[in-house]
Amino acid sequence: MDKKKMRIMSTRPRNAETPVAYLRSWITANSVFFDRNQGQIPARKIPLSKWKLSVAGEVCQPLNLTFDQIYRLPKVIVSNTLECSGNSRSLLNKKARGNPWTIGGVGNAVWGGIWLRDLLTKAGLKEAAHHVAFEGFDKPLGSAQIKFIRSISLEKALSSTLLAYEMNGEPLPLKHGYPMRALALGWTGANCVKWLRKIMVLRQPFEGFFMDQVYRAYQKGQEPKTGAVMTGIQLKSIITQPVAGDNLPVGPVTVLGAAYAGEAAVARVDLSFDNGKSWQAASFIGPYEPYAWRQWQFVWQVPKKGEHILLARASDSEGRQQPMNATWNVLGYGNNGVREHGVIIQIV
Ligand SMILES: Nc1nc2c(c(=O)[nH]1)N[C@H]1C(S)=C(S)[C@@H](COP(=O)(O)O)O[C@H]1N2
Ligand SMILES: [Mo]
Repeated sequence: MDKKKMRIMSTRPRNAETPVAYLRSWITANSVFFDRNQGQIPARKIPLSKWKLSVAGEVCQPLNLTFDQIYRLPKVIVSNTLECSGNSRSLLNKKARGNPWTIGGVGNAVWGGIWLRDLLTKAGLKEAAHHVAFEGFDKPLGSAQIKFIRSISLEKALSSTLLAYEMNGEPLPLKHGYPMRALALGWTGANCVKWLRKIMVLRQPFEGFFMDQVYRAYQKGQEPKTGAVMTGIQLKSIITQPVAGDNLPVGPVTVLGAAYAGEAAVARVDLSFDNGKSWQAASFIGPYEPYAWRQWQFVWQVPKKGEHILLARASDSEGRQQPMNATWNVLGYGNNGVREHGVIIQIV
């Protein structure tokens, strides 16, 4: 394991972010993919003979499937960029509660698994089915012993949700949910339950701590439960080279980054070196896949010595533009402000 390479924010539970250097490639290697946990990562891989996945609730025929049975269903491979709702929290101008992520609470992988829709179709949906909840078997930490259970809309479950058992061509690593996790494509990490053991089809959204008290955008004095649930990943561009504090000589500087748009497609990335007065288009490099980030580059001819602020602003295929500043909320979710992601360097 490349534990040394990670920026560890807490060990119990383990929360660690990917250093910026590892965000420069389209695929984020499993060994340096960010870790976000509410509970305890299981101590070892569960023997597949002991693991089953149940599908229950508002279904005609409840299922209790072995790994082999799932493995025999049609396999799909999709790329998907996963981002924690709280990523970039520490870059907000006003402090927000939670792990102090910089930009490394995100990664892109190629995932193998089955469509959730195939299981739901097999089980047969009842009229009252409107939401789908996922339960992980990780042991909760803390005295309240609250299980990590999250639900998504039936629409998302049927259109674009994967049950993944492979990550970048390997069996799903233990810390990323072995043997299987949910992946609501283009949605934030909290919607992607690891160590999956139970799928419940519900009439309403699941009610519980991880649905009602967290992963919602709310303001001070507001009831958390009335805040918007974090679903789709927000349009955002990150600069991965140069990095803040770099001292570089006058001359061409190659600026690298990645942009992602959740369920939408990244259409363009513009850079500004004059605090947002003028913008120049970056060029894209590498793969362009639904749900996955796009790498970009720009060769900047640095005009003069001194301090420079680099800004990157993404636009998506639906004409939306990344906001210049983030919208603050108590838990600091969804920070996608252009300015918050600006990189200050020195030309010497
Ligand atoms: N069972 C379980 N699934 C979980 C979590 C968890 O604590 N327990 N954390 C969620 C959150 S908040 C995120 S951001 C992603 C992180 O996935 P990763 O650790 O594979 O990067 O997993 C999600 N799935
Ligand atoms: Mo998260």
